[in-house]
Amino acid sequence: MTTKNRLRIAMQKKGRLSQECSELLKQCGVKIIWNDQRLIAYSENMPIEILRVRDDDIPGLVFDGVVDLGIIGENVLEEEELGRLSSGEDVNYKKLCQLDFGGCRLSLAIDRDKNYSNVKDLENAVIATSYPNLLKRYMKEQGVSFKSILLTGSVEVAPSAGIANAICDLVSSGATLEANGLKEVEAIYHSTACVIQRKEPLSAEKQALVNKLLARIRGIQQATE
Ligand code: PRT
Ligand code: ZN
Repeated sequence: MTTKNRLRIAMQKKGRLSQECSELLKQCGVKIIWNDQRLIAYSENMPIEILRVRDDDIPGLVFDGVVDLGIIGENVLEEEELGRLSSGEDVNYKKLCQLDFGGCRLSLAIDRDKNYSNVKDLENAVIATSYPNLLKRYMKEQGVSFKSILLTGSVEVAPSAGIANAICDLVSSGATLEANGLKEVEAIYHSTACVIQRKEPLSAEKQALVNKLLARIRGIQQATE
């Protein structure tokens, strides 16, 4: 089987989505020979190869047609899409299905002791975030001016460090906000992991394999509902 004929799937190498992605593939009957040192892992029973990368790279790999499928958090997907659109680039992909893992929300949070009634209270605030495009879209919809500071990590310490008045970060249990003396004031985006496919048509064989995987994923998700 040549590389060209194998369905290429991108998933997160190391992080919150990796284990559940490999579990999902296993449940779909895809047997993979994992090797931590390698970027690409191969299936031993299906014409599939897995590209293991940072989650931030997955949307672009699908948009650019480098891989056929990607498993990615909608937050990262939509942030990348908005970024490309704002720089005048085309964005092409199909969302095949949402998954029942990776659930989180992107929220605005402020110092726990500050008063807050609504988002207008953040007029002219400095907001630290790793998601400037999703934040910008939300604040535009709300008609609130603000300044964003891009931080790719440790966003939750920005207010106590005096860098920002508020943050816009992912939340699941809320424990991280709590531990940093912050309170969640608005959830601006809800996300789960999802499967996306590149827009250009696949060969009939590859598309048939995608359809088979998708049917299995749907079956697995219904069984766990
Ligand atoms: O190295 P790489 O770039 O691949 O990984 P990463 O560090 O960028 O991402 P990772 O592994 O942290 O998260 C991958 C994806 O998991 C995210 O893009 C989301 O789609 C999803 N996800 C679900 C989360 C969370 N829940 C989550 N809670 N991603 C991050 N968090 C972080 C959040 O940023 C904050 O620091 O967890 C903290 C908050 O958690 P709670 O439970 O304390 O509220
Ligand atoms: Zn990342």
